[in-house]
Amino acid sequence: MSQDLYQHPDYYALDDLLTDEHKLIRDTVRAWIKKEVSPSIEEWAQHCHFPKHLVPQMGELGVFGPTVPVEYGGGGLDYISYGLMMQEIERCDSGMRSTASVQGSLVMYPIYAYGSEEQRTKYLPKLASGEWLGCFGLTEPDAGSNPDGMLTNYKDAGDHVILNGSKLWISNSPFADVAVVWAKDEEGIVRGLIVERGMEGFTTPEIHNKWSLRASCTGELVFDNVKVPKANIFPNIKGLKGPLGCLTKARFGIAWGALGVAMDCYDSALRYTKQREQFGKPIAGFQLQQKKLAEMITEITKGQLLVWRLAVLMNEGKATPQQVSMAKRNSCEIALNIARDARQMHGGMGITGEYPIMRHMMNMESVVTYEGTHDIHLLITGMDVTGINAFK
Ligand code: TGC
Ligand code: FAD
Repeated sequence: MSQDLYQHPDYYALDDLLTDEHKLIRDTVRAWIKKEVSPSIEEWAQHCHFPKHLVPQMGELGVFGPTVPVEYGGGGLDYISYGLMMQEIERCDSGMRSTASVQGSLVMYPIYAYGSEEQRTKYLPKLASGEWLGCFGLTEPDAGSNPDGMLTNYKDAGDHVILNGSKLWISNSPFADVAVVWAKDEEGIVRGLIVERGMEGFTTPEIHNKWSLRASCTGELVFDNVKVPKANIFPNIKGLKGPLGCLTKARFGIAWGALGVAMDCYDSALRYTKQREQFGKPIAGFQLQQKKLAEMITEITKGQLLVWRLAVLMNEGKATPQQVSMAKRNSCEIALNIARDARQMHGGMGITGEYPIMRHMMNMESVVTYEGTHDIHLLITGMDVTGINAFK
C-alpha cells in the first residue's frame, strides 16, 4: 500500500463535539495504526496472515474493552471513545477492528456483565492486556440469523457439564485461548460458558479460502464431549438475550467502524481525483466525479451525526438495540456504496493493493453479513416501527 496519508473528513465540524480526551484517544490510535498496521496490512491481507503479534500492542493501546471498568483492566471510558477507537482501526482494516470488537464486546463484555467475580478477575485483566485472545461462539452451521436454532448443548455431570456441538464462522477461533460459547442446557435454555484451549475434545479448525477479512482469522469451534467446570458457566444470564446483549455492544462498534471505511475510501478518492489528470485536467474537475464526491461526503456526514448521537444515547443508558441496528445497517450500506464508487474513481489502480479500496470493499461483504445481516437489521427496524414481528 502506498503511504498512509489519511485525514478524516469532518464537513460539519463534528470535532467540536469531542472533548480533548476524545481527540487524544483518536489521534493516539491513528498514530499507532499508521506506524504499526498501515505499512503491512496489504501484505497480511494478500497472504491471509493474522498479525497476532499486534494483539498485546492493541491491549497496551487500550482498545480491548474500553468501556469495561479500570479495576478489571478495561479503560473505563465512554462510548464516544469506544466508537472513535473502532473507527480509527476499521478505516485501516475491518479485520483488525474485528479482533478488537470480538475481544472487547463479545468476550470481555459478557464476562464482565454476566460473569461471577471469580470469572471477572481470572479472565478480564489478561484479555484486556492482550495476553489472552478470546472468541465468541454463537453461529452454527444450521443456525446463523436464527441463533435460537442452535444445537450445541450441555448435560449435567456433577461438578462439570459435558458440552457437545459445533460453531461456525468464528473470528479469532484458531488463535483463541478462551471461547465464550452459547449452548442450550438440558431444559433447552441458552446459557453462556467459558471454554479454554486445552480442554480435552475442544478443537478450533481454521476456515480457508476467504476473499474477505483476510487479515482476520476465522474458524470453527468443535466440542466433542468437552468437560467444562460448572464454575465456567455465566451465573447471571439465561436466554438468548445474553448473546444478543453482547451483539448490541459490538454492533455499536461496527456502526462507527464501517463509517471509518467510508471515510478512508472518500479520503483516498478525493486525493486521487485531484491528482489524476485526464483530458488535460484533474478528473476531480469533471462533474460526474464531483457528483460522486459530493454524495459521498453527504452520506458520511449524515452517518457521523447518527453514530455520534447514538453514542450519546449509549452514554446516557438510553439507546435501544433497535437504534443500534439502524446505525450498523446504515454505516455498512454507506461504506459498501462508497467503496464501490471509489473503486471506479481510482480506475485501474483501484483494483490494486496500492490503494485500500478493493480490500475495504471485500471486507465489507463480511461486515454487512456478520453481527446480523443487512436484511435482519432492516427487519428489526421494521418490527420496531410496526410492532409486528416478521421473523415468526
Ligand atoms: P427475540 O425473541 O426477539 O429476543 C430474545 C430475547 O433477547 C432480547 N433481545 C435483545 N437483547 C439485547 N440486545 C439485542 N440486540 C436484542 N435482541 C433481542 C429480547 O428482548 C428477548 O428478551 P426476553 O427477556 O424477552 O427473553 O429473539 P428471536 O429469536 O426472535 O431473534 C431475533 C433476531 C432475529 C433479531 C436475532 O436472533 C438476531 O439478531 N439474529 C441475528 C444473529 C446475529 O447477529 N448473529 C451474530 C453472530 S456473532 C458475529 O457475527 C460476530 S462477528 C464479530 C466480528 O468479527 O466483528
Ligand atoms: P443465513 O442466516 O443462512 O442467511 C442467509 C440469507 O438469508 C441472508 O441474506 C439473510 O439475510 C437471509 N435471511 C435469513 N433469515 C431471513 C428472514 N427471516 N427474512 C429474510 N431474509 C432472511 N458468528 C459468531 O458467532 N461469532 C463470530 O465471531 C463470527 N464471525 C464471523 C466472521 C465472518 C468473516 C463471517 C462471514 C461471519 C461470522 N459470524 C460469526 C457469523 C455471522 O454472524 C453469520 O454469518 C450471520 O449471522 C448470518 O448467518 P448465516 O451465514 O448462517 O446466513
